[in-house]
Amino acid sequence: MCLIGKLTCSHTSLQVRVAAGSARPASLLGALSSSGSKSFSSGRFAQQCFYSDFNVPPSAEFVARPVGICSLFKLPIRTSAEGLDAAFVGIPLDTGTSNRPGARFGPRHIRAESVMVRRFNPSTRTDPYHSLVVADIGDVDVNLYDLKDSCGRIRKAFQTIVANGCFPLTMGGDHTITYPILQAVAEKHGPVGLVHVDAHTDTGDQALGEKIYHGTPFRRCVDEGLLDCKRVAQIGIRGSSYSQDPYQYCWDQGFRIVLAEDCWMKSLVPLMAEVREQMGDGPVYISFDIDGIDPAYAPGTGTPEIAGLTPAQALEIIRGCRGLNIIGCDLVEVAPMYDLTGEWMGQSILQFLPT
Ligand SMILES: [Mn+2]
Repeated sequence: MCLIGKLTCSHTSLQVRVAAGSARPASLLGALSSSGSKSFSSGRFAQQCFYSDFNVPPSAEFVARPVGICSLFKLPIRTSAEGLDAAFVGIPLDTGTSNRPGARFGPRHIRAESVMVRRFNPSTRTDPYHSLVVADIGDVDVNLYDLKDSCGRIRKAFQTIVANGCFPLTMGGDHTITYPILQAVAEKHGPVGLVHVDAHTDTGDQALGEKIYHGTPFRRCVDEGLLDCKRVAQIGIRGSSYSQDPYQYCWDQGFRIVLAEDCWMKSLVPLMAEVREQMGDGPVYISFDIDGIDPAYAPGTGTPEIAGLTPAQALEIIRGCRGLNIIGCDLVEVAPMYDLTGEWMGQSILQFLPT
C-alpha cells in the first residue's frame, strides 16, 4: 500500500510516494547522500530531491546538462545494487561482434547522450523514478581478450544484482551479453518469456567453430533451458540468410517471429496486444538490439540491415510491454562511432523502466 502525496517546493512540484512499512530509510536527501554531491550546487540539487526517498534526475531547468559526473540520466552512481529496485549497468564488450566492432563504447556514450532525456514522458505520463529506486551501478569488469571469461564475469555480476532483488537495466555491449545475463536471471526467476527486438534471430549454432558470439545467444539460452520458448517473440527480423528456411529452428522451438516486412507501414499496437497475451503473467525479459530499428534512424550499430522498424514502432513495442511482469531488459549493439549525430543512443532506454 502506498500513500501518494504532493509537495510543492519553490521551483518545482514533486510527487512523493511513501511505501508503508518500507525498510528503506527515509533519507530526505537520499539522492544527495548516495552520490556525495553536496559539494556542488547543493541548494539547486536539494530542490530536485528534497522530501523524497527516490533518486530523481536533476532537471536542466536548475542544473546545466553538462554538469556532473557522467551517469545514466545523471542518476546517483552506486557501487552495488543493494537497496535498489532497478539498476542501470553497462557491459562494454564487443569481442563477440561479427562485423563492425565498437559496441564496447556503447555504455559510456549512452550515458553521455542521456542528459537530453527529461524525467517525464508526457505521452505515457509515467513517473518511473517515483515507482522505483534506481541508480547507475557502473560497468561489468569485462575481459576484452577472452569472451568466455567475460561471459563468466557477466553471469557472476548479474547473479549478485538479482540476488539483491534488483531488476537489471543493461546497456551493451554486443548481443553476446544477453546469454550470461539470462543465465543469472533464469537462476532466480526460472525460464523467462522474451520480447526480442532485432534484425536477426541470433539463434545461430556456431561461427568459425565458436559457439559463443553475438549471433548465438538465444540458441545457447534454449540449450540451457533459460527461455520459456512458447513465450518468446522476435520482432523486426529481416535480412539475408545462410539457408532457405532460416527461421525453422525458431519455429521448432515455439518462438513467434514477426518479420520486419510484416510491420511495414503499420501500427504495432495490435501486435503488442497479441504479444501481451502470449507473455501472460510470467516473468518477461526484454532484449532490444538497436539494429531492429532501420539504420536510416539508428546507424550506430555493427550489423545494419535496411528496411527495419521506425522509431515510432519501437516506441509502440516498448509501450506495448506495459503491464507485463518485466524482470529485466537490455539495449545492445550500440556502436556510437557510426552514429555521428548521436541522436539515438540515449533516447530509447528510459522507457524500459518497468513501472
Ligand atoms: Mn542481436
